[in-house]
Amino acid sequence: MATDRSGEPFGDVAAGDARALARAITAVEVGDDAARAAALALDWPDRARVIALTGPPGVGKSELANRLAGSLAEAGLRVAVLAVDPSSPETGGALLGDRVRFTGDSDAVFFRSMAARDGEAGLAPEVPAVLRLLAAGGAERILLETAGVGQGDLAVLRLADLGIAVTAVGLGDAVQAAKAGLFEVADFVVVNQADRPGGEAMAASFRALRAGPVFLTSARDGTGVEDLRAAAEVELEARPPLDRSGTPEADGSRAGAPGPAIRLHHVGIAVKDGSRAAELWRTLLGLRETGRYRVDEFGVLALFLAPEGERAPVGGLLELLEPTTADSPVTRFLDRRGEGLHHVCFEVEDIHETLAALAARGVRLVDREPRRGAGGHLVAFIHPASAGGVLLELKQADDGPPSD
Ligand SMILES: Nc1nc2c(ncn2[C@@H]2O[C@H](COP(=O)(O)OP(=O)(O)OP(=O)(O)O)[C@@H](O)[C@H]2O)c(=O)[nH]1
Ligand SMILES: [Mg+2]
Repeated sequence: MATDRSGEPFGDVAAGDARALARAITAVEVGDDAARAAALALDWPDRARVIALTGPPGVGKSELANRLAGSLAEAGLRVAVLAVDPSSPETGGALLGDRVRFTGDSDAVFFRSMAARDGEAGLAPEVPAVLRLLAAGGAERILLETAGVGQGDLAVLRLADLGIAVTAVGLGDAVQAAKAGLFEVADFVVVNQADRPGGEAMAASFRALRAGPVFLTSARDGTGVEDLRAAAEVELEARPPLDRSGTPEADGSRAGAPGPAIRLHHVGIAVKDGSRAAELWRTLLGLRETGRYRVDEFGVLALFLAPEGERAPVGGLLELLEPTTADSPVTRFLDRRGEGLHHVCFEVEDIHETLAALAARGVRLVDREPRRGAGGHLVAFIHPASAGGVLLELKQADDGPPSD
């Protein structure tokens, strides 16, 4: 591994030398294990905050990152942009492209693009180490752009102080987009390309879908970018910096490693009036609504609740189920048993595989094939007769392989 003039690994990086920073990133990127370890051992200064911009390909994440970087730099902050590009031949020239497109004061902003390795679903394992280099190098705001589909999206949010899901006007309706799970858990949703018709309607449909803020921007003409920057700064100011004090190696593995094979996702409660029940849980435990979905497949309105400030609590969500039709299974449940505990849902890595394995063991399934539940996720129910008297729901993990 290259050491610099000070003899310390990356001493020049900490001294703010941009060329040393670029070299150090390259060392990490080419897979120099010693360089990666040295980068991960760097202290993370509290002033450095990561803003992730993720979302479907081509929605304008790069252009928006450029605008946002310019705006942050103008506000006097030292800014770095790290674009993680899918390593397809078509996007091979992304670094040059990003530089050419940037129109702000390029000295104030450090740009870097990295290839996303195959198999990492959007997030290279080197990303945490590179973030640490950028932070040590003096960046106060690091904009991390990932072209996300699936696992990378959610992994990247775990590395960020603020997670922004970007979509674009005309890109299907909000419910379609929400299928990725990303738009539920991001702190902000940005509907970009507001210079095209239909932006207001699309933003409105996202606002109906989620509790968090939704912004309408045009990276092309700059509309809404100042508002977005200001809101991001308010939000960053309000929340404590992400705890990055754990073993840095763990920081790295958190990004790349898949989640547990199975985990509690939510507990479902049948209710007559979702909004009233949500108010009850708010006053009882301070739980907040994180998303609300009309699921016609099951004839229910589903409201998800989590502790304040949590995006996807490890301990699981609460789901309130209000029937929307007379023949909804929840209507029948309420008629027979009244309000109360309805089901328990576990998230599994591969729902098709799990169902097949359960069927092979003679477990009584309500659904032999997964159906589309809240947010468009694949779900299937297991009969209480085979699950100790509990109606058991299985849900395809958000960051699992995209199904059909
Ligand atoms: N009309 C319009 N076009 C935009 C806007 N923002 C970006 N674009 C265009 O959309 C295309 C994609 O923009 P990028 O910024 O490269 O999108 P991206 O999301 O970074 O794309 P990937 O990195 O490939 O996933 C480019 O042709 C941009 O010029 C916008 O606000 N309005
Ligand atoms: Mg891009």
